[in-house]
Amino acid sequence: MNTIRHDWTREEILRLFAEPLNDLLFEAQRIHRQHFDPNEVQVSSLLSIKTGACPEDCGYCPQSSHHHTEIERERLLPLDEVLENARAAKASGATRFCMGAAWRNPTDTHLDKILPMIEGVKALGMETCVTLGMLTDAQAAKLKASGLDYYNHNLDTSPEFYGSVISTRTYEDRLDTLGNVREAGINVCAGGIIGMGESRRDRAGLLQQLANLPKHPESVPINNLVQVEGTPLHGVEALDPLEFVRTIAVARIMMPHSVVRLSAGRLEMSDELQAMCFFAGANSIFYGDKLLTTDNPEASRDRALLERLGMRFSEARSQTDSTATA
Ligand code: SAM
Ligand code: DTB
Ligand code: SF4
Repeated sequence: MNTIRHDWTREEILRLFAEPLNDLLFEAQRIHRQHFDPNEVQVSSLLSIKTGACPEDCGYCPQSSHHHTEIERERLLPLDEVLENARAAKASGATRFCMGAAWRNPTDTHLDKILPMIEGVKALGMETCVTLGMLTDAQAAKLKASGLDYYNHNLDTSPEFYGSVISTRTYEDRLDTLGNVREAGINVCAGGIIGMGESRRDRAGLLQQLANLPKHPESVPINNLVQVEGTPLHGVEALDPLEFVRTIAVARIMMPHSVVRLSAGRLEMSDELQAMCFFAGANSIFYGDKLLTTDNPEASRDRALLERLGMRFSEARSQTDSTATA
C-alpha cells in the first residue's frame, strides 16, 4: 500500500496504531526508504519574533494572555536582530529559519514588517518559514510574493478534542488558513501536539485530518506537549513514549512523501527514544538551544547524537518540495 491516499478512515488508522510495534516500525521504515535517505535529517531553527500577550487561549501555550506564566512579553523584533539570529542559525548548520509570532492573525501593517524579514533570510541562502496565526488569501499571496517557502499552522489535535484545548478559534478557521496557504502556492507545514491528555482515537483523528487534506502537507511537525507551569495543561499525565513513536510511524505510513518533524519535546527525550523516532520515519528536527520560549537540546548534543547514529543534516530542498508531494 504505497499509493498516496486522502480517504483514510479512523478505524483503519486505529488498526495501524494497534499493530505489534515491530511490525509497525518495519512498515514505516520500509516506506520511509522508498522516498527518503534514511540517514538524513532536515534541520530548522526557530526564532520567536514577537513573544507573549497573545489573545488566543490555547491551553498548552505559555504565550497566551489567558494564562499566568513567566513569559516576558516582547514587541516585534527589529529586522537586524532577526537577520543576526538567522545568520547564526545558518553558521551552526540550519538550512531553514522559522519565525514565529504570538498573534491571532497578522494585521496588514504587521505583514509589511514581516516581508523584509523573509526577503532578508532568503538572501542569506536559507529556506524561510513563518507562523503568524490565521491568514487571509490576500495575505498568503503577499507572503508568497516575498519568496516565503513554508507557512506553519497546526491543526493541533482531532476535531472532537480541539474544543477542550482552545475556545477562541475554531477548527474550521485553521482549515481555512491552510487552504489559503495551499492556494497561494506556499509549502504547507501542519501537524499537531500530542500528550495533551487526548485519546489514541484523537491522535488518529489528527493524522486523519492531515492526510485527508486535498494535498498532504510538505512538512508535518509532531510536537510532544512541553508542559509549562501556569498553563491549563500543566500537570496532565505524560504520554507513554512508545505511543509517541507509534504516532510518528503512523504519520510516516499515511503521508509517505511528507517530511515528518520530531518537533517540540525532545529535551525530555532520551537519545534512544529519539533514535526510535528516526527509525519510525521522523526526518526533521528543530535545531538550536531554544524553540520559541522553551528550551530545546543544545546544538552540540544534537550534533553528537546524529554522529552516534551515523546520520547527517540534509541540504535545503524547498525547490523540489512542492512538486514532490501529493
Ligand atoms: N500564534 C501562531 C499560531 O498559533 O498559529 C504561531 C505560533 S504558535 C506558538 C505555533 C505552534 O506551537 C502551535 O500551533 C502549537 O502547535 C505549538 N506549541 C505551542 N506551545 C506548545 C507547547 N507547550 N508544547 C508543544 N507545542 C506547542
Ligand atoms: C511547531 O509545530 N512547533 C514549533 C513551531 N511549530 C512553531 C513551536 C513549538 C513551541 C513549543 C513551546 C515554546 O517554546 O513556546
Ligand atoms: Fe497564541 Fe499561537 Fe500560543 Fe495559541 S499557540 S496562544 S495562537 S501564540
